[in-house]
This record gives sequence, structure tokens and C-alpha cells, in this order.
Amino acid sequence: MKFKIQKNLSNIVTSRGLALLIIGISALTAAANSNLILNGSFEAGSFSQNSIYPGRMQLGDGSTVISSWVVGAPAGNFWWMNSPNNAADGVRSANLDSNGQTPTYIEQSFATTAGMQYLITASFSSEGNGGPASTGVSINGSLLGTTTVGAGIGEAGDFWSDLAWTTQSFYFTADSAFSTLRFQDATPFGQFYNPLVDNVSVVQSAPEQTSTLALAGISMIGLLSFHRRSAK
Ligand SMILES: [Ca+2]
Repeated sequence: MKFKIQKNLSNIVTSRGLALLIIGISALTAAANSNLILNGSFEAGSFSQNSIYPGRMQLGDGSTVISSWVVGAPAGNFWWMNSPNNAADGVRSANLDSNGQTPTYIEQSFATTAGMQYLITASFSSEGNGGPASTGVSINGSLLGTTTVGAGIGEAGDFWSDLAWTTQSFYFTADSAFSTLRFQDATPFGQFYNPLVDNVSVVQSAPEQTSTLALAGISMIGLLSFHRRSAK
């Protein structure tokens, strides 16, 4: 009987120890997970007001005016949006305006470690709160997913200053020393709603996440073992 109690106490200590270890690893993970994307909010660069359309600047195919990003607009338009259009973060965002032609995009390359998992997070909106407006998110040309925003009813009030933003996340596992993240207009042909992107981040999410989950699993086994023994 005495031996049994000691074993149960041992299980409690082990579970608490693992729980503390998990908390510690989570804290380390948060500290290590800095944003790998530069100028993820599209705030930096030399903005010049368009003479016809207020609060936006048109950038051509291959433009690097937005710091750290490359624009692809082989046929349609790319608009760098500024106040009074409201951004998800800061005052500027990216507007992919393909005009039903070759899809407009914006992309950035960054260093990755093969085999590591990364979490992409970005905010999306639809021009004038119209829609649905779709954005394809890809890494090295492989589509990770497509996000669609906008209710299709258009703007009820002020056309630009209250854009609705939705935050979405995507995971990928790197297979090379550099990865290129691309946001590309994926709105079906025949629909002309422009998707907007802002507040982009990429953080490494593994192996810390895997370790934490594994330890949580071990901890759960410990707790189950304790409860099983207590029930006897
Ligand atoms: Ca921004």
C-alpha cells in the first residue's frame, strides 16, 4: 500500500515536471519565432500618390518599389494602397487587380531550413468590400491554399475607409535553403473583385511544436496512469 502511494506521487511529480517543461519550451518557442518576412505590412518604400486615384500607387511588372517585395503584373494592375484606405496593419496594403487577365501577384524570398515547418499568417480583404475575392498562397510555385473573402454585396457605407479584413494561416515544410512566398489573385475569370493582402508573417513552427505535442502526450500518459492507479 505504501509503495502504491509513493508510485502515485511519483506520477504526479512527473506530470507537473513535464507540464513545467512544456511551458518553458512554449516560452522559448515564442522568443525564437521572429517574423522571417521583411516589410510584411507593406509600409516601407517610396510611395507616390496616383494622380487619378487617391490613396494608391500603381506598380508595374517586376517593380521592387515596395521594400523587400517583387510585384508581378504582366497584364493587370498592381496597386499599393495607402490611407484613406484602411489597412489591416499600419496604413498601407497590397491590392491585386488582374482585370480578369494574367493574375497579378506579389512575392518575397527568404531563408529557410529544409525539413522545418513554417507558419504563414496574413490578412485579406476585398476591394470596396465587394467579392468574393480570392487569393492563392504558394511556396516555390506550389499552391498551399486559396482564401476567399467578401460577401459579394459591396460596400454599405464609406467605400474605402472601412475595409473588412480576415486573417488566415497556412503551413508549409521547407525543402530548400530559400523559399519564395507568393500571394496571387485567384478570383475566377468573369469576376473582377480585387483581393487585398496585408500584415504578412512567416515563423518557424517546428520542431518546437512537435516536441511540445510529444511531451504533452507523455504528460497525458502520466496523468492517465495516475488516475488508473487511483481508481484501483
Ligand atoms: Ca500594412
